[in-house]
This record gives sequence, structure tokens and C-alpha cells, in this order.
Amino acid sequence: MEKLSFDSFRAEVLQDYRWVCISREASLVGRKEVLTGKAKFGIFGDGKEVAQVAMAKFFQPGDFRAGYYRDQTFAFASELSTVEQFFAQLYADPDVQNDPFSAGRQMVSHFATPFVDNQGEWIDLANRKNISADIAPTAGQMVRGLGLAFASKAFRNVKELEQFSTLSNNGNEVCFCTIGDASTSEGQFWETINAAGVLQVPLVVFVWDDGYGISVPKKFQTTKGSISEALSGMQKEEGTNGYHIYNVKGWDYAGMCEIFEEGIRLARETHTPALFHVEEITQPQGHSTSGSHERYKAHERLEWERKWDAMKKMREWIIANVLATEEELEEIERESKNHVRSARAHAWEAYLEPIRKQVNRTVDLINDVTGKIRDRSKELTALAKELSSHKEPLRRDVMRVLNAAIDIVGDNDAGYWLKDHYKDLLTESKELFSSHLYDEGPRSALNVTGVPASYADKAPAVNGFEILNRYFDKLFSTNPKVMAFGEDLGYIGDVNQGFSGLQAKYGEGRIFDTGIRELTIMGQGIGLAIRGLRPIAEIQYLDYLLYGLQPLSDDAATLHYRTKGQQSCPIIVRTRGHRLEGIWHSGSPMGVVINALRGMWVCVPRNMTQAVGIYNTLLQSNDPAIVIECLNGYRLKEKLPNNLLHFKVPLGVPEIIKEGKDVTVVTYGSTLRVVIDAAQILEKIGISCEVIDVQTLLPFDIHHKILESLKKTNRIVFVDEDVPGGAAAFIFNKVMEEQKGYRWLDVAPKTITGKAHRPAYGSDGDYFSKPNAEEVEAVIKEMMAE
Ligand SMILES: Cc1ncc(C[n+]2csc(CCOP(=O)(O)OP(=O)(O)O)c2C)c(N)n1
Ligand SMILES: [Mg+2]
Repeated sequence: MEKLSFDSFRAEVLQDYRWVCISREASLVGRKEVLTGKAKFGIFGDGKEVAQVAMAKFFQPGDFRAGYYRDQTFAFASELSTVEQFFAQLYADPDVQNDPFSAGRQMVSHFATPFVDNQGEWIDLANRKNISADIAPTAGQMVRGLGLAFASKAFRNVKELEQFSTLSNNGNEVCFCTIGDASTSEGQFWETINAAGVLQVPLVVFVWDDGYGISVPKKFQTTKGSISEALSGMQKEEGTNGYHIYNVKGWDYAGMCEIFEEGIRLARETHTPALFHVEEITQPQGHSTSGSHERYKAHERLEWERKWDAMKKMREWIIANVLATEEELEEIERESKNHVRSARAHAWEAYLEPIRKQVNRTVDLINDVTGKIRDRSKELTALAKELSSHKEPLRRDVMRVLNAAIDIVGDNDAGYWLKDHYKDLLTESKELFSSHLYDEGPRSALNVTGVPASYADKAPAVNGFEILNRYFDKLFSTNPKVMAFGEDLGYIGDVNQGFSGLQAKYGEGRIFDTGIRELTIMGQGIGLAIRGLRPIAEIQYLDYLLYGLQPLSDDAATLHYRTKGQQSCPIIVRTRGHRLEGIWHSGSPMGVVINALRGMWVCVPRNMTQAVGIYNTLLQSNDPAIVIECLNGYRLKEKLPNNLLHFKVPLGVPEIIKEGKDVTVVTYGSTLRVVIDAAQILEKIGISCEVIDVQTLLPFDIHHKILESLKKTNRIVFVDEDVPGGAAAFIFNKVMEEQKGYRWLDVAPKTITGKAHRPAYGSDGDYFSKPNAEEVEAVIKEMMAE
């Protein structure tokens, strides 16, 4: 028995050493590929190999990783990436079979594993190792990691979630989060660390401390130059919450294995987060292919790094412990090099093959027409030659040459197949480079058809917030995956009482308060959504969305695109905004929102009934979205529908609120009521407005309903609370350029917007800062007189 266990221990160590060697070689070869022009940019995990083989040992099926670009060794050792796939991503191979993480959309070492199938259904995550798709913004992974770990807590504690055994094994899974030493300077890091310490979730954070963030050393990054020391107040003690904080050396294979085992086991069992400060890590090749570390590291530091290279230290340790001979290790090193070289060559061939086909077809087509266009045959032959002699052609080279050939051929019929080929390649490129921004399958929100609200004969008129409150009550009683949380959302039921009384009914596990930390509220929502739940994550006021915007913009909005549809994040961000009082409770920065959040839907319901219809639509789909309720609408009376759970507002379909024949007025949200007031005044002086509520800014009027109105009125004005050139400019562009509205204009189109400054406090501040009825009236009168 003893011999058996020694043999298997020895085999495991040597396998780990093999991964270390393979990974190091991949880094060395990868850098060369960039320096010789085969790839654009390289950033590698050399120096961090030993820590990562140790870490990978404790990564179990069901676990999640939220990490950054240094983790190739972990991905290899967990068998979640092959070396060939690593090189495919380095080359930006757009074939998802070759780069299964991002289909060439992300830089090297931005890993991901599939979470949803091609029907948008969650696959069995509880029995496989999972990587949530990496992003480049440093520390951005932290906030998502919090959410992924928090989901385990929810699965363990919420009775209604027990049934979802493919999403979790009773919350036993751990989220492994990796981060560089310098990136711990980011607010994302600190907010996450605090939140996880409060929440007690199975988040284990590995800080790869190589002493630098590109060229800037630790002393300029971290108080006392040590993240574990700076965090020491977070240490869990008897009877407190907090962290298990460990210090380990990045070259100490045996020491790391021991310590990682303990911290990860405790996180798994007790949901106590852990932080491993992995010190004395080196960077043999420096930060990335963009520069050389000799420029900023002292001679002594470089000397030290060579001496303490973890790969070298692991080798010495193996020999010292008589686990292998020199010759055995040399054999592993040789085999690793060969493995990487052949994987590289395969990846390169697979990457080039479809481009070569395009080149050959293009050259054939050009040669075909050369004989038919005799006076320009020389130029055409030169183009064909230029393309066919290109040793490392790109798709864009093909497009450029094809286009030049088409220009030369002009209107001549001989150019038919050239043009046809060009069109085919454009279509293909759309699929390769621009698909999957949103769900394109059965779980697309655009597939949800509208169902009108219905009313009982004597339907009562209730306050707007009561519509929401009754809806959320029904929703939580029927959909076990839904959770809602935010500042003041739990105990008091949100600042406008949408959730009033519901925490008592559905429990603190599903409806709860959070700290004041918009970034990580979004991170919590993102992590829950990625793991197959249906979070409604609240930002208390739209103005504070700016604090939470980064993870939405960088992560939620790009996730489906950057994994080519293999991961989905159906988060619903609920917030309230538009005009009320003062600079930070009246904002409507919709231009910011729609431009930062392509990849999410942006919904701007005019009242709470429409909001409910939108929530129902979103809950049928996998697309992430933000819903902005009207802050001044919670106490306005609305008729109570009797099909609260079933009526649906289709996205991208504007509604005509008032028919008219003289001028089309396009608006949404709170400004709608201002426009209606103006329309009533104008009606009295014989001017008939057609008022349109766009309902959603993203997607925007997918059936071109606004154009239909404009065809009738030939005058159009866009009214929007955002700054001049904000959302109004977007709407203007959509209607004029995309819908070709300019063809139907009798007078110049107009926008009426908020002022360029933030809105002043008080009712007069609101009146003069935002569009008002008199202003709308004046502009329309002027348009009618033109
Ligand atoms: C938010 C953000 N700011 C800046 C960068 C550019 N950048 C990329 S890596 C890096 C240094 C990170 O250093 P560290 O966290 O120590 O990780 P290391 O690369 O040393 O492993 C910087 C500044 C970025 N990617 N994201
Ligand atoms: Mg660093």
C-alpha cells in the first residue's frame, strides 16, 4: 500500500512538472509567434506555473474560476484548454471549434467553458469544471467572482433552489478568483473583499504577487507593500466573520499544496472566504510582448528572478526528494517541448486553412476575369499575384484585393462572380465577427410576443408601486429562481415599497438588503445569472448606476458576444430615474447607458404596468437588461391588471399613446407626461400631435412604427430628458438614417432635450433644467408655422 501511494504521489508530481514544462514552453513559443508577426499581442503565465498546478489540484467538478490572463497553466492542468486551443486564441482564430473560449474574439489566455447549450439551456454545471469568461479590465473578475461564490450560498440556503441539482451540489462549490498584486489596488478588489467577508461566501482569492503591475512596483500600489498585511484586519477570528488569510511562496510546490488544500476545504465546507497571498513570483519574460522588463527592473531583481524561478525550484525539489532522476526530468522537458511545437503547428495550419481557401478562390476568380478585361489585365494579374504570394494572409487582405479587382472591372458583366464572392465573404464575416451580441436562439427576448394587459370590469386604480408590489408577490410565489436584492430592498421593501412585505413572505435568502456597493451588487447579479438563476439586482437611483456601470459594460453586456453564445447572463438590473429632485435624483443619462450597454436591452417603461409587462418579457429570455422605472410614477394611479404574471410588453415595439395628424412626437419615460400635457394644449389651438412612446431604447423600434407615423405627419420632434446630443441623438439617427425618415420630412426635424448641466434642485430647477410642456408647445408651433 505504501509503495502504491508513493508511486501515485510521484506520478502526480511528475505530471504537474510536465504541465509546468508545457506551459513554460507555450509562453516562450507564444512570445516568438508575436515577435515574428504571426499574432498581434501576447501575455503569458510564465513564472506562475507552479502555483497554478498546485491550485488546479483542488479545483473540483462544480467549481468556478473567475480569473485573469495569467492562468494558462491552470487551464492546461485542469484540462480545460489544450495547447492547440491556446495557440488558436493567440492567432485570433475565429472558428469556435479551434478557439472554443472566444472564437477569436479575445486575446490569448482569456478562457471560458460552455455554460449554456445552443438552445440557451443551462448545461450540467454541477458536474463539470467551469470557467466564467475572462475579461481584460484588471480586477473586473472580482465582482463576478463574488456573485459566482454567492450563488453557492444561495443554493445551500434557499429551500426552493434544492431542486436544481445540475446547477449546484448543495452549494458545495467554490469560486477560485485570481488577481495580480497590482490589480489589488482597484476599487473592485476592495469592494469585493469586504462584501465577501460580510456575506461569508466560498470565494478563494489567489493573489499572484510578482511585485509589479507592468512597470509599477508594489510600493506604489499597496499600503505597506503587502496585500496580506494590509488586509490583516479581515482575518477571521473566533466568533467573527472574515477571511482565512495565508501567505505562501510561489516557488514552494509542497507548501502551496498543503495550504491551498486547507483554505479551499474550509471555504467549501463552511463558506468562509480565503485569500492566498502567493509571494515571490517571477516573470521570466516580463509583462507582455509589448515591452521588455529590463527597462524598469534593476539588475539585482532580474538576477533574483532567475534564481527563484519556480520551475527551477520545483525541479530542484523533485531531485532533492528523489522523486525522479535528472534523465527522467530531461525526458519530460523534451517531450513537453515537442508537444508544444506540434500543437502550435496544428493550430497555425487550422487557422490558415480557411483563409488559404479564400485566397485561392479569389485568385482564381481574378484570373478568370483577366482575359475578359484586356486593357486592365496587367493590374488584375498584379493583384492576384500580390495576394497569392502573401505568406500569412489575413481575411482583410482578401477583402482589399477583391474590392480593388471589383473597382477595376467596373460595370463589366465579367465581374459578376467577383462581386458575388465579395458579398459571401461579407456575410461570413458578419457571422464570424459580429454575431451573438444578444441571444440569437429560442431564448432571445425578441422572440417573446406581446400579450396585452387585461382588466376586470371594476378594476381598481391603485398607486404605481402597488402594481409592482402585487406583481413581485405573484412572481416570487411562482418562479423559484428569481431573487431580488439591493440597498434597502429587503427589510423595508425598497425605497418605493415595490417589495414591501415580501421579504417576510419569501425569506431573506431571496429578497434581501445589501451594503452600499453598486459595483458588487452588479457583480452579485452577474454571478447568479451566469449560474442559471434569475436575479433582479437593484440600483437604488439611476444616477448611481455609474458606480455599477463597469461590470455591466465590460462583463454582462459582452459575455454572450465574447463567448460566441456559450455563456449567458440574464441579469435584470432594476432602477428608477428621470425627473424628480436635485442633481443626483433626477438624472437621465440615457446616452451613457445605451452606449455603454450594447449587449443589454435598455427598457424605459412609462408607468409601472408597462414595467411589469417588460419584466415578464425579460424573464422569458436569456438576454441581460436594465429597466428604468419612472421615479415620479410610484404614487400615480394605474388600473390594476388581472393578468399580472402573463401580460407581456414586446421589446422594440413603440406604442402610439395619442393619435394625431400634424406632427409626430417621439419620447419615453417621465417626459411622456410632459408631452401629453403639451399635446392637449396644442389640440385646443388646432394642432394635432401623434405621441409615441418608444418603450425600449435598445432594441429600438424594430418594425419602424415611427416611420409610419412620420409618413402621415411629415413633421417629427424627439423629446428626451438627457443632455443635448445624448439619447435624442441616438433616436434621431435611428429614425433618420436607419429608417430613412428624412425622405418624409416637410420641415426640419427637432430635438428637445434637457440642458447640458445636471438638473437643479426644486420644482423650478426641474422645470428649467428638463423639457417642459411650454417648451414643447413653442417648438411645435414654430414647426407648424414653417
Ligand atoms: C482597468 C484596467 N486598467 C489598466 C489595464 C492595463 N493593464 C493590463 S495588465 C496591467 C498590470 C496588472 O498588474 P498585476 O495586477 O500585478 O498583474 P500581472 O500582470 O503582474 O500578473 C495593467 C495596468 C487593464 N487591463 N485594466
Ligand atoms: Mg503583478
